[in-house]
Amino acid sequence: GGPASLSRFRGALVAAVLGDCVGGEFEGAEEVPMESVLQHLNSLDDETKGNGILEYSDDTAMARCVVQSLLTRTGFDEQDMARRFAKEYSASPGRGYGNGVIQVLKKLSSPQLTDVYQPARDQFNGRGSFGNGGAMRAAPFALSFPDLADVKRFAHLGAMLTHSCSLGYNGAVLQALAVHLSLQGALDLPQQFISRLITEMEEVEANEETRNDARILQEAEKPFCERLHRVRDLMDKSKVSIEEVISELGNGIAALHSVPTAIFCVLHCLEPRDCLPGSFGGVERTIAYSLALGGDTDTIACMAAAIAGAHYGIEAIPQSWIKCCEGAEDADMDAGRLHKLYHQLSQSG
Ligand code: F2R
Ligand code: MG
Ligand code: MG
Repeated sequence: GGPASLSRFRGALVAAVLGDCVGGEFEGAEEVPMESVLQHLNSLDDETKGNGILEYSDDTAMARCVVQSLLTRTGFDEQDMARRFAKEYSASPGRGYGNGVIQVLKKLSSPQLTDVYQPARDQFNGRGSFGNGGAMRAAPFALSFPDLADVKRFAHLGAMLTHSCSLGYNGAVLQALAVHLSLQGALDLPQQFISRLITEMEEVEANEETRNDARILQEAEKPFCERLHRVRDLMDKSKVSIEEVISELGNGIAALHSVPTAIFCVLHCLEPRDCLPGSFGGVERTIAYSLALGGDTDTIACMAAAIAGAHYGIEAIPQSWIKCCEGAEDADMDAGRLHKLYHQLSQSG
């Protein structure tokens, strides 16, 4: 489809759920042989499986709250979104949430709470979380707001409800930017895509909070920009090993060690790869490759798949995978609603 087509919206939201559900199998594994990944993915074609047997985790649970909030409020409403996060956690606490964020979600359910951003600010002795929990649920911001400045602003604010460290919320901004650009067809020119992300993040990271957090955590002055330069260097190499990707970009639970990695997975899988079956399309390649990195596989696959799904569209996603994953059909319906909201906002703005 063309820029911002319905197919791209459906591809992004459905693929994100698939990445989470399918990736859950290997979350936390140090080494994941590609044979194990392919065995797991092949089992999704078994027709007897179907009917949502792979459950979604916190990644999708929180993204669903973001989607419902943006649709119900026709835009960003921090009170509504915070309430939905808290309610979802209390209804279904066993979705594999990060150990720190649980405290925030419990505090957000208090009727006495006046500032919904305060619980996140109190995390980790006031330093805030740098986990990837803001980024893992950032795609719906790109699917709601046609204007780039709105995508950045609301992805930031939406992440701040749980992640007040710049290395957490800037990861969410980067993820939303990547989905936004992919939706416009920017992955047709991969070099320009990565350059554009670097240019945008140069601006996003040009402030005192980023410099301070980066100094305390002993990272480069503009941590995400520095990682995106590494992504570009890896893209330019003719051969890249899994070990090299992990050592250069990371595969962990920090946004800094997973959002640039997810972006690399998408870029690397734009073309067929020797290690992956020739029958795989782009979304399947991206998810398979993300899983083979090990570490935070559900989240890296979820973020990479959202970007890839926005590029390839819903036609690139196997029906058998959709049938196996809890929440994938809901995501497909919601994508249609977000598509309407996006075009409604683009006409009013
Ligand atoms: N948590 C997981 N997976 C672990 C297994 C789950 C558990 N065993 C179970 O089955 O229940 N996955 C999910 O968490 C990630 C998103 O986490 P989020 O939302 O960012 O959470 P949190 O708690 O804010 O941060 C995660 C951890 O990062 C470390 N951390 C963050 N900021 C820190 C800081 N300023 N100083 C020190 N450490 C910091 C802490 O260890 C946090 O617990 C996704 O992978 C999702 O799938
Ligand atoms: Mg998870
Ligand atoms: Mg995870």
